[in-house]
Parts: sequence; C-alpha cells; structure tokens
Amino acid sequence: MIELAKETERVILVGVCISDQDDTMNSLEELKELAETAKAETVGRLVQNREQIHPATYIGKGKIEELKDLLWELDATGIICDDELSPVQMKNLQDELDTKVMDRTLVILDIFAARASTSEGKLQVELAQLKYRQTRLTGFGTAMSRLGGGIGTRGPGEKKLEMDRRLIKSRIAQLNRELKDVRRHRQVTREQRCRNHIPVAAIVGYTNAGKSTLLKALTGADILAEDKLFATLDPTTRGRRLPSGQEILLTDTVGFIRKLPHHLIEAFKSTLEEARYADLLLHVADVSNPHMDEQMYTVYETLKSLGVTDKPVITIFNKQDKVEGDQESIRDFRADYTVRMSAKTGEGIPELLKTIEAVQRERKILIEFLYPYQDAGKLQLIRRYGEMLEEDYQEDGIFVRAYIPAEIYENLKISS
Ligand SMILES: Nc1nc2c(ncn2[C@@H]2O[C@H](COP(=O)(O)OP(=O)(O)OP(=O)(O)O)[C@@H](O)[C@H]2O)c(=O)[nH]1
Ligand SMILES: [Mg+2]
Repeated sequence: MIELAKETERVILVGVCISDQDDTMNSLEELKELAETAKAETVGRLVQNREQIHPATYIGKGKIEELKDLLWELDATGIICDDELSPVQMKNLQDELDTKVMDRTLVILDIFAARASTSEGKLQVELAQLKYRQTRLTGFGTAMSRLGGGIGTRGPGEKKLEMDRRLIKSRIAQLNRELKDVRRHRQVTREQRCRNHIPVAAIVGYTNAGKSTLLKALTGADILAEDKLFATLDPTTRGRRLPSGQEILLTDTVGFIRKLPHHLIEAFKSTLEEARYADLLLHVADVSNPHMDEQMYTVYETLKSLGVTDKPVITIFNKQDKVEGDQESIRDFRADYTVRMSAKTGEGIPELLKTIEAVQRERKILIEFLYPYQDAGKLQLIRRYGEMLEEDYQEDGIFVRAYIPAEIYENLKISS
C-alpha cells in the first residue's frame, strides 16, 4: 500500500521557560494560533524550565527522550520550537528525533508566504525565506520530503526553495536589486506626499488588533479585515477629511508579534518603515485580549527597533463592544492621547477624529494675517492644508486667523 500524504501536520509545541512561566505559556498559546493559521494541528505541548536555551539542542537531553515518547504516543508529524533555532540546534534535533523540526520563525514565514499578494510583498517574503534557508539547508532533507508539503514549503518562490546554496546566493542578490527599485519607488511616493503637505497617520499595532477594520471604518476602504494573524501584509493608504476640512492620509500596516523574525524585519523594512515617515501613529490595541499589555509593550519595542521613537502616538483601545465593566486600569502611559472605541460599531470615531485634529494642531502654527486682496489666492492654500478659523473681508484686506502646517508658513507670508 502506498501511504497517503498526510493532509494536516500534527505538531507538538516545544518551549523553554527561562524566567516567567506565564509569559512562556502565553507565547506558546500564540504559537498554537500561528500553527493553526499555517494549517497545522497542535496535538501536544512540552515546556522545559532551564536557565538558558541549550546551545546544541534547544532543550536538554532528558527532555529530548520525553519528546521522543510523546511524538510516538501522539502520532505527531513534527515539532515547533517557540524560538528561532540555530542551524546546529535544528540539525541536532532532527537527528535525535527523526521528525520534522520547525521553529516559530519558519511558521511566521510560512504564513507571510501564503498571504503575500503584491509583487513587493512576494519579493520581501521570498528574500526572508531564502535568508532563513541559506544556513539551514541540511535540516530539511528526508523528513521534509516524506511529508511532501506543509509548513516551510509554501511561498512565492516555492520551487526555488529547493535550490542549492550557490543559487540561493545569486537569487538573494537579484531579489535585493529588485527590492531596491521598489524602495526607490516608495521613497518617491513619500516625497510627493511630503511636498503636498498632506499629513500621514500610520496605523500600527499587534496583529489582529483591528487595524484594517479601523482603516475601513474611517475611509470606507475596501480591504481585508479578518480574524486571522497577519491578514494584512501590504500597506494600504487612503485619504479622509477631518471635521475641520483638512485632509489626512491613513496607512494600514503589517501587524507586529512577539519574536518577529529578524529576517522578516530586514526584508519588510520598507513596508514597516511606513511608520517612520508618518507624522503621527495610531496605535491600535485590542482591549478584549487578556494579554493587551504585553502586546502593547511588543509594539513599542518593535517601533524602537525600527527607529520610530519621536512621533506623537494616539493609542486606540479598540473592541470596546466586546468588553464590559470597569476599565479604569486600562492605560497607556507611553501614548500622548488615548481613545476608547470600537472600529466595528463605529462608536468613538468622532472622538478619535477630534484627537487626531488636536495632535495636528500641535504641529501647526497659528497665523493672524491681514492679506491684501491681491493675495486672496493664499486663502485657497490655507483652506486646503490648514484649518481656517476666521476670515473677515475688510476694507483694506482679508483678515485671516488659521492654523497652518509649519512647512507652508513661508508660502503664506504676506508678500510686500
Ligand atoms: N468585536 C469587535 N471586533 C473587531 C473590532 N475591530 C476589529 N475586530 C475584529 O478583529 C479581527 C481582526 O481585525 P483586523 O482589522 O483584520 O485586524 P488587523 O489589526 O488588521 O490584523 P492583521 O492585519 O492580521 O495584523 C476581525 O475579525 C475584526 O472583525 C471591534 O471594534 N470589535
Ligand atoms: Mg490588517
């Protein structure tokens, strides 16, 4: 009889607890969700308390024996370790266990690979996958082909993942060249926006917090919002007018997660960097998630690693419709403002818009000018990019009181 290829992978999650037990369990819980998203079924868990991760085998000798038994008992097809394994750890575990050995990074890469839809997204994912693969070629030999698919085999460059080291190197170089072009293009778009003085707000936050739903609610953008990890990979930008009449651009971005793989950050830099060129950050947090505080911490840490530190932040405590009762304890001291809302029901949107306006105003200059009538064209500019508070047509000119972006101050001075 020919054994049929197993459709679903049955995996055991393996974690090492160095300090905080709760934290390790939360991380494993999230790994389970990641595995599920990558279409694998979690059939067991194994956690070892250690002072440090074993440099050669991730977990210690005794635990490996335990894991062997567990693999057999649960009829598992592989394991997923909750940290990125070094090539040596991966190889040793594979030799010891004779099963498919995966890690958190591989799973996240796999999810990204399945999600990538634009050419930029695909290039970035392939680059990250190949870089990860480059040093781990030996690890995927027999166990992988035995399964004939599953986590780690998906991606835009599916066939190319089987390439040898030399070819991988040249493909990486080629991908880097192509991505350079894409980045240049993105840069030009950003510069154009900058020249137009339209402020940009980047929507950032933990994966599944509701970023895309927020963009949808604010702009009516037809984008994918799903109860899935990493539903969004490619940034989408849409415009929206604030109550004052000023236009603002909102950019939805890829979500963050703890232990976001280094190669992904590198490869997705231009996408992730959208936040770096924004004038303001809308940080979406999911109040219905019991681990919201850790998630917010991860978001700030990731932003820091991307060099985004000096932007005004509005933290949005989203999904209010899902929670009840006293929420006094919900705070974010790192944010400049906080807003409670529900992107799904629309509750709280007016307050959010008001808050965005308040932040914008802080970045603006208040002018009080009496323009001669031949300068009337400048009012156009003010209405478009600023916020007109008062315009009074007097005998000797037009009196204007308005908030304007600092960048256009020079253009609005009275010519004399
Ligand atoms: N009840 C409730 N659900 C919400 C709210 N906002 C978003 N959701 C749901 O949360 C899930 C995730 O929403 P998305 O908007 O896709 O989240 P995201 O932050 O863009 O996620 P990624 O792109 O995967 O990082 C979806 O099922 C939404 O319907 C809300 O205010 N209330
Ligand atoms: Mg999204």
